[in-house]
Amino acid sequence: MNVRAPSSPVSPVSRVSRVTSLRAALAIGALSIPLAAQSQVDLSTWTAESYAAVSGFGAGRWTVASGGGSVVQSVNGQPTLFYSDFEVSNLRIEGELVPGSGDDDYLGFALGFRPGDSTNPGADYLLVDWKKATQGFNFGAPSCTPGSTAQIGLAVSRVRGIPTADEFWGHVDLDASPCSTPADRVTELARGTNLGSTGWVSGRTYRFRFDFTPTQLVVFVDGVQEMSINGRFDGGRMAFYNFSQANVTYRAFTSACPASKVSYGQGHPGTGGVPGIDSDALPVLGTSIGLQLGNAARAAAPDALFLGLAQDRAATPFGGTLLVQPMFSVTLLLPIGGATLPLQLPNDPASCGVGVYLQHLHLDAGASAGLAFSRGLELVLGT
Ligand SMILES: [Ca+2]
Ligand SMILES: [Ca+2]
Repeated sequence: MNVRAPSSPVSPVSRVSRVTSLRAALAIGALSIPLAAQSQVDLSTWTAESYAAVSGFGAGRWTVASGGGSVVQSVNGQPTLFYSDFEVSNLRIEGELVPGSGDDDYLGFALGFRPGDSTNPGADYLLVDWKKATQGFNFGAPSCTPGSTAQIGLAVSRVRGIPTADEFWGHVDLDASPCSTPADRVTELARGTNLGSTGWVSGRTYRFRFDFTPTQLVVFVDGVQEMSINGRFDGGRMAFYNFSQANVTYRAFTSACPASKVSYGQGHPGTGGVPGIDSDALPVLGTSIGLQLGNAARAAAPDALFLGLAQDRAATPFGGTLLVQPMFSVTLLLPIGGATLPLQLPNDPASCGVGVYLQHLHLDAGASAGLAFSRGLELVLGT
């Protein structure tokens, strides 16, 4: 969850190649490559990272089973993570968590974690952790902060900077020189709807599902929604998380990228209100969808459609806001009743989870400065 808007997980080169492939797809029509709706996650390419050891609590040990289908963390130690080799934004991740016997401490997940975040003062990610029992504790050196109380149940918190073990434990900000500043902290955002004050049970298999987009995290446990958090999240990795808890198994994880669409931002009205923009279907890779452009001018009007791979919020001298960082544009004479443009989506698994942003403007004598602006339309390409 890193609110670092200027740095994007998508490199400029891959942005250009993705747009090029979109344009090519627009021109040449559908291909016929079958896409897997879900793919198995191979844990053998994930990486372990632990926070600095505190007295009596060593580094985590993550052991991946042959074949990469499961991993067991076996040390009762300081906060430890096991992170993916892929970016998690715009993905749906599902899999099983099985707490083993013994102890009653933290297990869970992180989203938006970046390699090196355990020593990164600029770290900023989401932590979904689950404690079996309420317990006060004061961790020793190098944690110089006072003790805190861990609450029983499932919660989502925002981790910033390099919190001490005491701050992870209580989901709190405890400032004590030299080990923690106000920038190093854990802030609890929400507790689980059903499991917010219920501990996990040893030996039980829990099925977790995470839907993570640039604007939302939704968490399900055993098919029931436990939490939904809105914000601006710019990607990062998926991670498994243990703290003072051993014998936790994670297995059978899959990833998928569900297609979605949503309007965003504010338009600027013309004669007949704000011009509409929508698609007639979800942006499923390999399909053709109709992009519906509404006409607010009540007359045929010159129109410009902008398409890009990132949102914008740029004020213009025309009263409206540019909501897309445009990579290319299409101009047309928009008929009085609006138009539906066919948009052929690439049948390319590498485009899974790519967000495409669209907005159109047209001349309209009834707009405050002669231009009417639609809202933005976000299409997340998926299966
Ligand atoms: Ca602090
Ligand atoms: Ca423990």
